[in-house]
Amino acid sequence: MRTQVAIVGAGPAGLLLGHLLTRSGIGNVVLERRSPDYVLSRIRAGVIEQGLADLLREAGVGDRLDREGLLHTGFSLAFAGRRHRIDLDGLTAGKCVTVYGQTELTRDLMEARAKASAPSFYEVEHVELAGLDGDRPSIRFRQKGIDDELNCDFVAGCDGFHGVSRASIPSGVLNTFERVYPFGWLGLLADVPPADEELVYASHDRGFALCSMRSLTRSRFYVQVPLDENPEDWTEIRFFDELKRRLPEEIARRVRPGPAIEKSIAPLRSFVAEPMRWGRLFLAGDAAHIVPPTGAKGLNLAGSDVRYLFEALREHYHEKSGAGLDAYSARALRRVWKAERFSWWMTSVLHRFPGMSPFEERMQQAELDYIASSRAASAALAENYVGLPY
Ligand code: FAS
Ligand code: PHB
Repeated sequence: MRTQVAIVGAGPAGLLLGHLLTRSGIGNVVLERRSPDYVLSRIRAGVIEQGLADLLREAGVGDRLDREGLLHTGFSLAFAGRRHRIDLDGLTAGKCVTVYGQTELTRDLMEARAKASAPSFYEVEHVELAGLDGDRPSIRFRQKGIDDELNCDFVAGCDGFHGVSRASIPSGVLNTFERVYPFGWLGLLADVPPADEELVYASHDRGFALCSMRSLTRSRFYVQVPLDENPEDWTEIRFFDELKRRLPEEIARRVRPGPAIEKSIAPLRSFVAEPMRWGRLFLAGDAAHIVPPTGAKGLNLAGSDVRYLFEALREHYHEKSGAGLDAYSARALRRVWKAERFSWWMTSVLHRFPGMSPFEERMQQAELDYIASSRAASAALAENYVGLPY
């Protein structure tokens, strides 16, 4: 089997890249180790930056996002028993974010790919990348017990943090940078109304909490927990009681407990692998970098990586120029590192770290007071939250 671009992974990065390539007449094949239902069952991101929303619209897959997504022109920080609204619209000259679940975005991309009859292989096993440092890369894999091989010009590693692509780069080539946070987020999805019209990020002595949503009838909540917590130890009653204790009274009283549709703990990590290219292999999305979800950047960074990689591949095939491919890693990393900084900063300011000194606690309070009292500080937060320019 042969194609121009082999894509490993059918998460948002792989599917969005595949969609853009197909629209541009560039052949591509997607290989995914899980089933479509499994991919859709993973509850992840909920906030789409302005840039990614615009990219999805340009690519013809933004209709449902516009119909069902919730346009948010701000969000609130809650601390010291009060709230402070970050006016995204007013502070960024009209930019905003759209609340739309990653599951729905992935579903839209799956449907677009099926409609275009672009080849995808799900539930593949034993994926092995070969020939990446030459000009004839290939991927060996097994599906339904039959071994197969995909020859291609380029491989897009869109297979997430635990994928095979980054692991296929010889040791010594990559520089990796990592910070693992000493806590996790216990997330709960429930068919209850949101606690507020917009998202609420709460900093409290008991720990961080986030009130988010998927629609006006489905909410997503998070509380910071120690890494060794077991989600099964958290009944809905315990979860919602803890959530409300971390919120200002005016918000806590609007929380409507309900049965969990999904409940899980996500670890928090900052991670970057440099470079994002080795020979004919290009990494995009979580395969190359991870951010703590505090800044809502993970999914959105996958979007900007894909935008850069697609433009570079289109230049290669349509303009016979390799300049974009040669510049891809440096270009993508410039935006990645700024998002890493913002996500690390938001996490550092809003979470309680084990063993924090009284001085560090005062520094957190001062950061929040400064944001609440300075337009410049709020504007800096806002421009990062809506997404820095591509
Ligand atoms: P993905 O991990 O989504 O997709 C990679 C795909 O590759 C998967 O489908 C996987 O099955 C497949 N794959 C892996 N190995 C393979 C192999 N060997 N062969 C073939 N396929 C293979 N971001 C936010 O902005 N907000 C959040 O709240 C948030 N919560 C998260 C919670 C969790 C538990 C996790 C893990 C991530 C969360 N993220 C969040 C980040 C998340 O949204 C990612 O940024 C986003 O999924 C990135 O998309 P991809 O790069 O496509 O990677
Ligand atoms: C979510 O709705 O899952 C969500 C929203 C904002 C974040 C993280 C997660 O920063």
